[in-house]
Parts: sequence; structure tokens; C-alpha cells
Amino acid sequence: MPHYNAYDSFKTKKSIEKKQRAKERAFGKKNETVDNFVIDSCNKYGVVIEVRYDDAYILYDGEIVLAKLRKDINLVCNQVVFPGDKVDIEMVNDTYTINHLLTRTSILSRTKKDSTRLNDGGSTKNIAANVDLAVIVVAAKEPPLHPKFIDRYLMILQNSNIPAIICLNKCDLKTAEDEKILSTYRDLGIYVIETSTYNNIGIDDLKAQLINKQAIFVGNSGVGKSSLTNAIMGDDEIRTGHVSDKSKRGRHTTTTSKYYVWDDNSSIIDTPGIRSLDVSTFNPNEIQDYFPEFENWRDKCKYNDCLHFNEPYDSCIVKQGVASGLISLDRYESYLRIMCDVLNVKDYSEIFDTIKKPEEVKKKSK
Ligand SMILES: Nc1nc2c(ncn2[C@@H]2O[C@H](COP(=O)(O)OP(=O)(O)OP(=O)(O)O)[C@@H](O)[C@H]2O)c(=O)[nH]1
Ligand SMILES: [Mg+2]
Ligand SMILES: [Zn+2]
Repeated sequence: MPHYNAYDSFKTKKSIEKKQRAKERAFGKKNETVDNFVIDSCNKYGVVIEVRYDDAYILYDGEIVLAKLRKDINLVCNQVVFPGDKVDIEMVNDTYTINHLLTRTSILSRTKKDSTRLNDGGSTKNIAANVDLAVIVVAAKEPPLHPKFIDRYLMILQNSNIPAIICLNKCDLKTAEDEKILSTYRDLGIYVIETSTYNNIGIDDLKAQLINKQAIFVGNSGVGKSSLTNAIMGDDEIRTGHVSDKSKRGRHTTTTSKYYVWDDNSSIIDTPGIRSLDVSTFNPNEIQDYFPEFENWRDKCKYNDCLHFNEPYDSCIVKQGVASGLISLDRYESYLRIMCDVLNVKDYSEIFDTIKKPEEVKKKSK
């Protein structure tokens, strides 16, 4: 029916435009809307500290100034610049104006599926720019350590080409179970550091990792990102909050991402905690690329296009690798959960059971 077709094409056009804009924001590409806005260099630049809706705080010449976007750019500030961005600013009629954005070395973004709209490919939310290193902060005990959160963050960071390390904060509360989870990541070659801001453990170690870098702290609310930032800054200016007793979830104390300089050439971006990470817009065939430990097994699966998901146990060498304990069961469970999200499948327990009880399954299938 023409009416619906017209509506659909309107929606498609809108969504293409939206995606195009998100892409341009993410990669800082020059385009018609923001002609001449992205430049490769300038004499003196400022660094974006914090972005509000329509203006941003910029560290410029040793001072913090508030600046607005160049007038001809028809977008609001928080769609265009992000903490860590380098900008060329100029005083125009008593107001600092962001004239140009310097080409980014990286942009950390996450996708967000909009559940209120059908067929929405998801929107992209940029978090910070020019990040050299991301620290995935997790906590012992409060809130509980969930490997699935780490796995999703590792995917997003790899996708943004940003190296990552893991920091287990509150190591004063660490349990044997936490250690088991962390050892999986150590085995994958990821640097894991343990800290306690209460007992001043591991802070110097963490500083050594962050020196001469623009780093970012990401993770759930209440893990101690702001406490760690305070510990590194050597003061306690940033507000921190207690994990609520009832839900054991943080209270979302930090509400906007903010850039802090702690050494001549070293900075940290402290971010607000998030509850969950959506990776459902990833391509299902590519999810396994984010699980490097599958690599030596996946080529031997019976089917070339094996997703190590619904395929029978006997044909899937990755599943057999998990069953034999050579691939971490936790990581495989994460993989299944992510595949369920991507493929819109409700439950993975049947698939998971075939791994946990391979012998029984084999007997049954005989
Ligand atoms: N036991 C223990 N508690 C800590 C440690 N570091 C921080 N905390 C506590 O953990 C709680 C949360 O700390 P925050 O620094 O606000 O956590 P956050 O990750 O910044 O939280 P959001 O801003 O909500 O994302 C506070 O009550 C801190 O006092 C630690 O090393 N050990
Ligand atoms: Mg905080
Ligand atoms: Zn397979």
C-alpha cells in the first residue's frame, strides 16, 4: 500500500541520515554539515574536559573555560565533542567559540538499542575521544564481579581499537571466586591489576600503567572509578557514593564523564557507571572474532560457517574444547548470551547443557 511504502521510505531515509551522522561524529569525517570543522592540526589547542548540552568546559592554556560551538554548526555541543577531544578555540564577543575539532586518534562509543522503536538498528553513544588505554574497573564483592560485563566491554573496546586492562578494585574484599574469574583474563594475556583505595594497594602500579597516556575508567556503578581517580589525583575532590545495600548496585554517583590531568602528559577520564552493555547490533558471524581463544579450534569445526551455537556437539570442535576445559566455560557462556542477544533467541540453557554434560548427550545421540 502506497501509504505504508511512503512511511517506510521516510523512516529508512531518516535512519540512514541518523547512521551517517553517528558515523561522522564517531570518525570525525568532513562532511557538508560540518565543512572545515575537522582539521589535522592548529597552533594551540584546548582539551575538552566535560560536555554539557550546549557548551563544554575546555582546558586551555592552563585554565578551564566554557565554550560554545561555532554558530554555523547546526548541532548541539554534546553531539559533536566529547571528553578528551582536542579543539581549536577562539574568543568571539566575550564568548569562547569552538572553531575546529582536531582529527581524533580514537573514539569510544557504545550502541544502544532503542526498545521503543521497531526495526531500530540502534543509536551510537560516543563516550570519549583520543583514548589511549581503557581500564575496565570491576570490584570484589560490591557490586559482584560478572565476567559477562568484562567480555562485553572487551568487545566494544576492541571494536573501537582501544587497548584495555582490567582493574579489580576493592581487593580488600577479594574472594577465591574473584581470583578464578580474573585468572581467565590473565590467561588471555590481558593485564590485570588489583587495587584497594581503602588500603592504598596497587595505586602506584596502576599509575605506572597510565603514565603518559590519556586513559579512561569504565565499568559498573559503585566499583570505585571515582575513588581510583581521587587516589591517583592525590585528593578527594570527586564525589563518590556508597553501593546501596538492597540491590548491591551502585548509586550512579558520577553523572557525566570528566577529564582529569594528573601528570604533565597523563590524564584520566572518569565516567558514570552503567548497568548493562548492549552488543546486539554486532554481526553474529563476527562475535567469535572477539573470542581469540576459539581461534585454534574453530577452523576444525565440521561446518565452515559454524557459529558454535545451535550446531551439534559432535560437529563443533569449539564446544568440545569447552567441554574438555581448554576453553573457559564462563567465556563460552558469555559468548552464548551475546549470540542470544544478537540472534534474538530467548534461552541458551539447552545448548549450554550439551557442553556441561557432553558424555550424556553423546550416549543419547547413539
Ligand atoms: N571496600 C572498598 N570499598 C571501596 C574501595 N574503593 C571505593 N570503595 C567504595 O565504593 C563505593 C563506590 O565508589 P565510587 O568511587 O563512587 O564508585 P564509581 O565507580 O565512581 O561509581 P559511579 O560514579 O556510580 O559510577 C564508595 O562507597 C567507596 O567508598 C576499596 O578499595 N575498597
Ligand atoms: Mg563515579
Ligand atoms: Zn563450532
